[in-house]
Amino acid sequence: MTEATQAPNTHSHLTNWVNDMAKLCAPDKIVWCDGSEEEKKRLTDQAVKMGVLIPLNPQKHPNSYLHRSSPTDVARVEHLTFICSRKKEDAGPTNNWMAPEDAYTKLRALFEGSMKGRTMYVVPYVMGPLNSPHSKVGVELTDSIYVALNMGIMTRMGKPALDMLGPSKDFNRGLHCTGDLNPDRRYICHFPEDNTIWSFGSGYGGNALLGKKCLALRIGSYLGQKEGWLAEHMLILGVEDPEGKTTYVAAAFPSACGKTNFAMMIPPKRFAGWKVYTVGDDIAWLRVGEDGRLWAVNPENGYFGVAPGTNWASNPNAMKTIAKDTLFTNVALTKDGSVWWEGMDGEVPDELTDWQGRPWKKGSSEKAAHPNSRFTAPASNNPILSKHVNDPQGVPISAIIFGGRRSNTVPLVMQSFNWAHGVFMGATLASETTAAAVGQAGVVRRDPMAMLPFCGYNMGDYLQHWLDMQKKLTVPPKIFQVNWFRKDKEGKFLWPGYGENMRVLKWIVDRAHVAVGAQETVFGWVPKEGHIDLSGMDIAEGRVDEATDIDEAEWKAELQSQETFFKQFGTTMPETLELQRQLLLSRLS
Ligand code: OXD
Ligand code: MN
Repeated sequence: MTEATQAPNTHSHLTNWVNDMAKLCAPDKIVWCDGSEEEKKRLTDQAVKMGVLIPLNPQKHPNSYLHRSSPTDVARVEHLTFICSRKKEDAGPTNNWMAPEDAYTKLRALFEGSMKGRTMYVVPYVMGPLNSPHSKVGVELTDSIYVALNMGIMTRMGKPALDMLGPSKDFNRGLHCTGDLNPDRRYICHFPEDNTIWSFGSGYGGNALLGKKCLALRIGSYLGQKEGWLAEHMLILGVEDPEGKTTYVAAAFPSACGKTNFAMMIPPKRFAGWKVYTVGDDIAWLRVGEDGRLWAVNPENGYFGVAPGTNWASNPNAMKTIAKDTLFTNVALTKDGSVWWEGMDGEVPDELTDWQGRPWKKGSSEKAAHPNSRFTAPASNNPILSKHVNDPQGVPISAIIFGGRRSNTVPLVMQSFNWAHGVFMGATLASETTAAAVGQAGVVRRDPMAMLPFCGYNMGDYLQHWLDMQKKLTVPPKIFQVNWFRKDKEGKFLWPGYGENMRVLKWIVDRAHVAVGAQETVFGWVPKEGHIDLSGMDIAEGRVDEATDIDEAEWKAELQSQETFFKQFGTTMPETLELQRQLLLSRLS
């Protein structure tokens, strides 16, 4: 029998739906989450008792815990992620599609009785600042206490969401069950026309924290097209110059390509007086304001960041952010109850417990932490959190950056000639795959706007929507393309990245304000000699030239591969973008 606790009696649309889903999943107990500190403590203590969380050394990591997932459930599963639009063509050629009735039938069979002996947590949440016209309410029903606790960090969760929803029936309906975590019975299904997500068989962040990729990007991008805004896989940062003027920049990079590091960057010494503030590290919702500018909010309230490679040199602000109140997933454990991962500062410990709970010795050929191990930490811990992060209207964006992980071809930085050319730069973004998704890492794939795994509708229509946004933008942001990941012939990175990216960011900000010149090339505007301030930088002569070099033969091959990519969209591919490609080809010839 189902026992319900703390159900609000004012939201009949919500309670009816919760009751229907409870009938399907048959949990022993239903717990309505209110988002209070008392509740967080209670759920955390319970998760520790259940063995879901392992307390860390409270002296070293106050209020922080380690979670070990099933070893077969460590990343997003793009091949098991479906857009279940009524028409197949509305999902487009780059998404997996299932007819909604087939998906509901298949998943209903899996959900049936799936929560017997378990608790169903009702997790109401807001994506975006409270009471902002940008924001959306979602409710996730989950059998995972780990998911409920993560959602409490990543979103504005509990009572504020119910207050914002009121009696409205306009909320995202998310149903999640870990099932038996069997990858053969794992499906992440999105029903854009029903504002519904059904996720079965995984407890991993991007598959299970339904506010993040599922609502804020896949359903969000669909709603954005319908309602005239953009949901993007972008960080948002503010750069303050020594005179105190702040410029806001949004930047799209594929998963595990350094968005969190860029969003929390500390400028090098040479840039005394310059400050960077984080608005968001992964997702941006962008709308045109009444002033004709593009305004951005971060729908999230925390960071689900990649742990390996995070250290006091690469991202000191992340290290401060995760110093307390943090859930670590699949990292290694030290003897004194601290966490460790590859790329952590200092000596590699002689002995560790690896991410699967097995003894690990220094020199082992296996990684101690999973390459996609993560931290979940509250944004409020970030020492450089923007004071505008909760502003209902968001922040005005002056520059948009598209960046991929490319060992060759793409130079350090280029500016587009105009909006359509900038959309072309985004549309042709390509990147080497990473451990954030199951599959082979290091393979170059086209990833328009870093949204390939996250676009909830036909990507051809999505690119047209980007072009259409220009009509309302009387003061459009300038658009740039960057590549921090170019390598030399020995496979070494040419550009040091991290804080040094400030040097490129400064040129971008100056270009956004038309305060610095540029050199015109067939590909776009690039910095002239001396525009990127290299003073005080420890870099061998010729490295920057190599990082900014444009090889025409490589670009001819690039343009051919773009054509193949564009062709798959058939008539939905915007002609403007194919024209951009042909113009570039003719300029090259
Ligand atoms: C993420 C991802 O977790 O992009 O942000 O995979
Ligand atoms: Mn991401």
